[in-house]
Amino acid sequence: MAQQKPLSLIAIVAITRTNGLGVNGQLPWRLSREMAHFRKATSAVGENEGSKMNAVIMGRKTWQSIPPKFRPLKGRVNVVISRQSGKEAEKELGISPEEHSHLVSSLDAAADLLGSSSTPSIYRTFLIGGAQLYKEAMERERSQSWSLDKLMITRIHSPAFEECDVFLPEFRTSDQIKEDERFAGIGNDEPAIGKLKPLPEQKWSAASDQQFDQFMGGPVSHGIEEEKDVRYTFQLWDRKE
Ligand code: FOL
Repeated sequence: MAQQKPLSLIAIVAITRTNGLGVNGQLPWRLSREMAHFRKATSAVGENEGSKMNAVIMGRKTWQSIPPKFRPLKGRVNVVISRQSGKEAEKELGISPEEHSHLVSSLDAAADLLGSSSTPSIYRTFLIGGAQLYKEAMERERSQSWSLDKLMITRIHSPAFEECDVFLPEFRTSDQIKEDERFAGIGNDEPAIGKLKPLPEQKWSAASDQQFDQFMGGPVSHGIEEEKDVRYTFQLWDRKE
């Protein structure tokens, strides 16, 4: 089939001040309003988009971390990436195209699948983890087949969740890190900042509150949320140039 326009990916992730995102194959927290933001962001389709659906791409370990009663994530086309694909692996993982879940062996194959007619017409595509796939997508140059264009970040200001054992690669410059810390009311001399490896040049820029609302199709909280003594902020970042 003829090459179509590159698939635009949006990574969505909740991360600590030091970019921690998971521990022991699970999320380090259980935050119901934060999860509601995830569900809404990944499910919502623009008005006038007819019968389009969104897609979520995830790695095999992330698929297995979702409680069985919630997977496949409903109302979204689920695409799972594993080096072991095929009918056997599908069966083992409980993946079936009839339920809008698909097993493929790479990000490129996921992009091909979503650009083909074997799935409903797709509005937005979210990369939902885990750490290995976020890293691969962030490090890859734009290609014919797909590009990572937005980061929908939930920044968890406190507590530190120091037990995290997997991380998102740093995507901010030192000024951008300082701005996040200032927003959260954290001093620049606090230890977490010293552990980070800021980018020498801006690769991502923070969207304005208005741009974020527009992207979500309605107002988003732009302040500091608090849930079970966890403080966090919703953000949207755009890839520069
Ligand atoms: N991004 C953000 N912002 N927060 C997250 O928790 C998150 N989690 C993942 C990827 N990106 C994220 C991966 N982990 C479910 C469970 C784990 C998971 C992703 C989704 C899940 O069960 N979701 C259901 C809602 C469940 C509920 O309401 O409690 C869904 O329908 O989306």
